[in-house]
Amino acid sequence: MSDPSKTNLITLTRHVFQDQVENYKEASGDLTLLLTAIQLGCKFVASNVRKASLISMTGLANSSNVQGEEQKKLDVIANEIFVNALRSSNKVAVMVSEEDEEAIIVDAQHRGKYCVVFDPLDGSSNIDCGVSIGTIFGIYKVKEGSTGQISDVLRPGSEMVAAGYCTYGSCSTLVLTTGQGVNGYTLDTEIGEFILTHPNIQIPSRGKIYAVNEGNSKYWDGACTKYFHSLKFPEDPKKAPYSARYVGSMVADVHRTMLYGGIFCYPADSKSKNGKLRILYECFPMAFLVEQAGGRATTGRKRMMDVQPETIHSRSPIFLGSKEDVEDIEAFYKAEA
Ligand code: FDP
Repeated sequence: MSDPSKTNLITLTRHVFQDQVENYKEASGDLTLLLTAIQLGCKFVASNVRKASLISMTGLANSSNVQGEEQKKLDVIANEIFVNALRSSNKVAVMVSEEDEEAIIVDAQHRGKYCVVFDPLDGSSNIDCGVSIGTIFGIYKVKEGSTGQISDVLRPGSEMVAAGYCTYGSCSTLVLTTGQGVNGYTLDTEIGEFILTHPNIQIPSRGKIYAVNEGNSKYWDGACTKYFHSLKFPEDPKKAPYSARYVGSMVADVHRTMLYGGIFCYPADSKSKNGKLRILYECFPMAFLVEQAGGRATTGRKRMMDVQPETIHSRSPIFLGSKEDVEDIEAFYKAEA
């Protein structure tokens, strides 16, 4: 008999559909279909990232996005792929992309009941040198009675119904939560399917790695300065200092934190008063995933998922990862209060 692990494959679609049938009796299958559109976007981007240098897709696209950053050709293409796939799924009412200044309200003909907030290609400064990058997404349901408007996405992260990211590195792994834990699915490029490879991801309660842009240390506040110093020069002489790892692509840094534990930080500082990362499509999805994996995510002073975003591109400081590591930075902020 053949090996069932090779023939009875648990694809992402099969797994999510099974979860919906078992855990949400009223589920219509719409979320599964919406996730199929997201998977298509991820597969297309994964394929283009792999051959970007060969087909001249690196470099600038001669335009800048809403944050005033230069857009890469791949950023533009990735955005178009996701917008088209999501619109044609007929499951989406509102889209917010890092690359578009305004939210996209889907026309009545194609409108569904979900809102998707996403960063189609996060970590774009790493594209040209082949370092891991990724896509991040979060999903809300439109509010009762709404046909789709900005207020459907200007909500705390705790109201998201699903979130995930996909890495484009040595392999492509899509990590997803629908609020029942976290699972990771690795793309088998030969059959074009994401296969369950990381069931029920649990972040270790304490790690040994910290990730932060140390180059900003002269701008840090007192809590951050003291916290990072404590990691490098532990008070207890028997304790080893933490290791530093910083890819500079949020998806890659968070993925490592999910699997190995530790802490990923993008603090506010005197140069960037609200930090750098965007609440809706960077901080919330990652906070949702981390909490579902048993970790913690904070602004330093408040649970990340409880933040109310003021605009679709608002930013926030963020610290996420192993529960005990995040509690440590929270204690430093509390002591400063
Ligand atoms: P990038 O600017 O390369 O797109 O929000 C974008 C982001 O990358 C994150 O992926 C990453 O964690 C962060 O910015 C890196 O910022 P710094 O270069 O300031 O460290």
